[in-house]
Amino acid sequence: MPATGIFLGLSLTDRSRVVGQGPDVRELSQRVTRRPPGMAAAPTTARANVNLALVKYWGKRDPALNLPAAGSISLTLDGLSVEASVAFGGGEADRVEIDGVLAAGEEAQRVTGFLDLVRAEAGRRERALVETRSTVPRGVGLASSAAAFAALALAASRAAGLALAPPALSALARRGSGSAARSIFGGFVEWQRGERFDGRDSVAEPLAPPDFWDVRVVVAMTSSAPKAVSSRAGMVRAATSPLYPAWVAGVEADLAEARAAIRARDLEALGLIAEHSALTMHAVGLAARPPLLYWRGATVDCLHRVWALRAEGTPAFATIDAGPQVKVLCAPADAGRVAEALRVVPGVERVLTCAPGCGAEVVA
Ligand code: 2P0
Repeated sequence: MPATGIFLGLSLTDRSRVVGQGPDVRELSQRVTRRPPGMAAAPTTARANVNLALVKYWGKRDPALNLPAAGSISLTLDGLSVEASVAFGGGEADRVEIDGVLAAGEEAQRVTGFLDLVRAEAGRRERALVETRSTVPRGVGLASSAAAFAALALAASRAAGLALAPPALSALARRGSGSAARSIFGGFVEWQRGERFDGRDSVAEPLAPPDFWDVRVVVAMTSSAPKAVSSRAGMVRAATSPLYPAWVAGVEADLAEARAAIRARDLEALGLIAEHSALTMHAVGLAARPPLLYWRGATVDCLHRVWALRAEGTPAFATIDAGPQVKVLCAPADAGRVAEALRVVPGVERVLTCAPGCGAEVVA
């Protein structure tokens, strides 16, 4: 898939739509010096956090370009991150190490295909040495691919001598994994569906920085087994569901409600729309052919526990991604109570709590 112009076509200097960003993203816009071709380059290392979708991305209008059928809104989470180091030069082929293990097959191909986009954009041919290290606990069900491709987009583009502005970086990250488009930014983020066939307008943008609103996400892990159906395959299956058109048609209204709730720092409004978005997404799967259900028994029990907490007066709201874990949005003061309530649900293996996190940044 030719990439020329998709990333650089976006203005490198127009940051008028990027508001409230910290030094990490501001730094992304600075130009870097390109090394002479053939010279062994020092690795560039970047870090990005995972993000949690509050209005879900579930379905594509173009699978090759990872263009979503609808927009989505997320919160970037602190402390669950992936660091990627990239160096171009030397070698016959790309070498990809993920958490110390040499990647092979489809996994390696996905990274090489992504690096090809960066090479095409930078006009370079050298192979790359890539190392990624994840602080996301294994099996946590918090899509580490979002953090991985956001970190990789930043590290690889920098290592190749490109200085992409945040929107262009988001478009690049999207090509690796759709949700990675959002992990370029910190805090609350919206990823636009876009209208163009080339995807140039399907990029994420920050809605509010991490310190705009201090909330917590409590994650209840109900299984550490790898999921049977990937998100990618799940989205293909979702499109067979008779409920799919209604899901896509409803997202615009969900986005408007979520945006307004974030602006007003209204936890109940945001929580209710996040819960609705997640449950509708999973309802689509139930009606697909063949059916798709990511939940375990403990997933359902956690949902009931969250609803019981609410009935008892604790504002807590559940969301579930393409896996059996339950993520609960609540106020910082309630996070301890929510974590304790979920910890004792039979089948819950582990509970962790996250605050809003920052966007992708170069760390070395
Ligand atoms: C999301 N998920 O909005 C939704 C909700 C999972 C459930 O984005 O095929 O790994 O690489 O674009 O981004 C996970 O899907 O899929 C995801 P690809 P991705 O967070």
